[in-house]
Amino acid sequence: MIYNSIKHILPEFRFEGQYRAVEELTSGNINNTYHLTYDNRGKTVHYTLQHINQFVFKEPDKVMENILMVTMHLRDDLVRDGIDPHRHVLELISTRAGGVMLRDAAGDYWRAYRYIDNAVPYDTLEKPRHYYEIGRAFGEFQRRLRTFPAHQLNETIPNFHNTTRRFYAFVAAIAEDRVGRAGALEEEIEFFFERRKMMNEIVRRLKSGELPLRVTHNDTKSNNVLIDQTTDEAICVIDLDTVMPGSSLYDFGDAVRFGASAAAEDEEDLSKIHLDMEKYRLFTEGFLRETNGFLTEAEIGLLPLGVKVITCELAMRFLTDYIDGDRYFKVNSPTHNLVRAHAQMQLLRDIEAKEEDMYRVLFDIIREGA
Ligand code: GN1
Ligand code: MG
Repeated sequence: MIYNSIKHILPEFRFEGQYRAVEELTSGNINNTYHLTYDNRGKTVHYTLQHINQFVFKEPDKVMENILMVTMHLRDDLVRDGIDPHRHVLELISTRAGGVMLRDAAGDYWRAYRYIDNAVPYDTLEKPRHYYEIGRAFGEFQRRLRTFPAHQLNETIPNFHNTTRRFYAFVAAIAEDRVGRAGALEEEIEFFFERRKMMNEIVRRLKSGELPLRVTHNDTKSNNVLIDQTTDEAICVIDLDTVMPGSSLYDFGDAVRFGASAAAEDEEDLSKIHLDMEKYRLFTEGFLRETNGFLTEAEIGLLPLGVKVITCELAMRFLTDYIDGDRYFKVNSPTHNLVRAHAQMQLLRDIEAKEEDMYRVLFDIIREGA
């Protein structure tokens, strides 16, 4: 039972009222997340409790330091703009000991947030407005953090979106072949070797200074934004574990990869998978509305490159983890990572075929004045 695995944690946080219920939220691929219900003198209060995955986050303290700095900055920035930050920024719940994270007797790390009511993270977006809003939310996130001193952030996962290094890790996994899966993957392996040069395109420009390093979210899936149930507006960006210096191209690209695909990230039926150009247009409009004033011309002109590189990176990360024996991403079957890899490879083929369209739509939006 879920309750038994978390009951030792509950008294350690400053939750208000009496515990009533717990439910596991299963859409994340890394941490374990629980939705808690409390009763505070007749008023229902909700919290989110998370168990931090230490295989992925080797230094949870540094993750929490980043989250504290970033949420404080966002809160101040909203207040400066006359916006009430309540419901727009994640709020950590303190532990009884006065910290923001708990280490239990087993050495596991936990943290909790106030749950934002009447707002939903969508795995699959439902309305045209949603696509625009997700693009806008990640654009706004970058806009509000553009004044944050990037050097203060810890690199919680070193080289997280260094796609070139990801390729080396992929090659190393094939060489090690821990669970004997690589032999049957000749075609898949070839697929990534063929795209090796393309995977270096953003890294190379960051190194040369052609593209600037910014504070970015680095995990811009649609379900990392809460959408208000009443207004359909994106109100809060969540999952701040990977906020680090990065490229705006990755954030734009990952949002499109996940949200503008016609099918789920792990769709088995490849015939259902393609980049939906109307969704892409809405994402781009939303993103540009917030970022057009401060992204450089080089960044804006290369946004579609982000879609291509990040989709390739994700496809390769899933395949790497499959070859490694599923140690990184949570899986629901022994072939889940392979299914994800195949789906993302299919999406990439379609993205490559629509590359010119992506640039055309982008420049149309700019001409019309985003
Ligand atoms: C992981 O935890 P979640 O589901 O938000 C992963 C992302 C991947 C994503 C793919 C720290 O994100 O990088 O893009 O799965 N997070 C980490 O679904 O590796
Ligand atoms: Mg997430």
